[in-house]
Amino acid sequence: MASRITSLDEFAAVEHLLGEEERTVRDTVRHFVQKTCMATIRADFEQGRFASEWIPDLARLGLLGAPLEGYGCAGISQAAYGLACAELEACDSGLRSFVSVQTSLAMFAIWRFGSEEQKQAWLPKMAAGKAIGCFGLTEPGHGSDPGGLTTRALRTDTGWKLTGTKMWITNAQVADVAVVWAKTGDGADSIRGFLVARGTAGFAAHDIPHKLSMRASHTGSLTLDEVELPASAQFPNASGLRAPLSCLDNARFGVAWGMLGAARFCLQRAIDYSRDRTQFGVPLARKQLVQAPIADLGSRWIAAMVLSLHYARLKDAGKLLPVQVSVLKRNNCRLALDTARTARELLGANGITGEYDVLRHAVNLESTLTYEGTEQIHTLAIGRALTGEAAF
Ligand code: TGC
Ligand code: FAD
Repeated sequence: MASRITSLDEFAAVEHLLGEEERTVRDTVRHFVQKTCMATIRADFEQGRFASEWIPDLARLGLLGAPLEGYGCAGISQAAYGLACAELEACDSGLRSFVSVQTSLAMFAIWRFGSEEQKQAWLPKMAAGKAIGCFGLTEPGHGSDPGGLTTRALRTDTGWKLTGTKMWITNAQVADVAVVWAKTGDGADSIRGFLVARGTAGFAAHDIPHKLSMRASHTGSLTLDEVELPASAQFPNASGLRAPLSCLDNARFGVAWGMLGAARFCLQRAIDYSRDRTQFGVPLARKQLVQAPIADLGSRWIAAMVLSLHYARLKDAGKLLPVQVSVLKRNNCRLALDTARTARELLGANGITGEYDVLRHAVNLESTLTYEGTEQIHTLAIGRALTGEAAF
């Protein structure tokens, strides 16, 4: 009989493609997640609580701003960062989301578009976990079409006055600083980025109640009611919709890698369960109808892993195109959600309890399918790139 592959790492067989630092980052984050986070994540999710006590550990592990250079950031490779995202998301999408938003949206925006003064003021504190950031692009009336956003930035004698509402903002309620995208004129070309510190008059964050997904993560709205900002609060180097969308490219890459961790966790759960659970006198794993989805999802997982690694290398070389990010985000999010939903089914009634984790992953993965560009938006982005026709 052919020998059994006992771990999905062995199945992926990408070890020789990773550098020493990449393996170390992966193993260290995996150890942290298993030792610290897995013990309480179920209770946190049930209580709708983000475990802020993990922030110093995330900073100590160098995960906040990890792929950025300078300003106290670790400057690790894109693959190392991706592997870390996968390990975090194997625990819970909310944990990876926290790191993604801090790193790829808030810190990257400041790092890429900020003045030297803004970078010095925020990046070292954010890398150390002593300041939390959020990223306000989406509005109640503008999600998939951020070019239509209506938050206004009016010039004043001393700077800017911002008015508007941002919706579905990860980390909103705990952020020390919000990156806010607003229009200074009529068209999307007039979009500019601003840094709004917590406590600024007229600026407030609010809970979004009754969330059934991403319960172990803060998601809120931001209101800006004639918020007066100095001229120095504006990003000097960001102009038009291209600026926030380039931040999204980074965040989408991290989301896509995170999916590999959530999918791996759920697939392993399904495999273990099918071997342990006996029905009709034999383990479920002996049934062809049980093996088929496991074989299918395992094959898709390997393909996603190899593509993610290939794209990480292209990203490090500065050659990863936005459309390739769309391919990766769309592919990996669908894979992870399919895996979690299938695992839930293969676990029968046990699949619906928090004890087995797969339904928690599945409801989280409903959010990942939607945020950072919905599956349909990425389909259309790929379609546009291949046909030359925009069908949004
Ligand atoms: P379009 O005309 O295509 O483009 C306007 C300008 O932007 C440039 N561009 C990009 N640049 C960099 N990266 C990309 N991915 C880019 N896509 C477009 C483009 O070249 C152009 O530049 P220029 O200089 O010629 O002006 O714009 P459009 O209005 O037709 O929209 C295109 C579309 C639909 C793809 C875009 O609006 C989009 O991606 N929509 C989805 C919105 C989205 O993803 N929102 C995410 C919000 S943040 C979030 O969800 C965080 S969750 C975090 C967590 O918890 O982990
Ligand atoms: P809509 O744009 O209204 O779309 C609704 C449906 O219509 C979707 O199925 C969509 O695919 C479809 N659709 C839209 N346009 C088209 C089209 N042209 N053709 C075909 N179908 C279309 N945003 C931030 O700015 N910062 C954050 O930190 C952030 N965090 C988030 C955290 C969570 C948990 C969630 C759920 C969302 C978060 N978002 C954040 C918002 C997220 O980016 C948006 O939800 C997403 O971009 C989709 O926008 P929408 O929800 O308004 O849906």
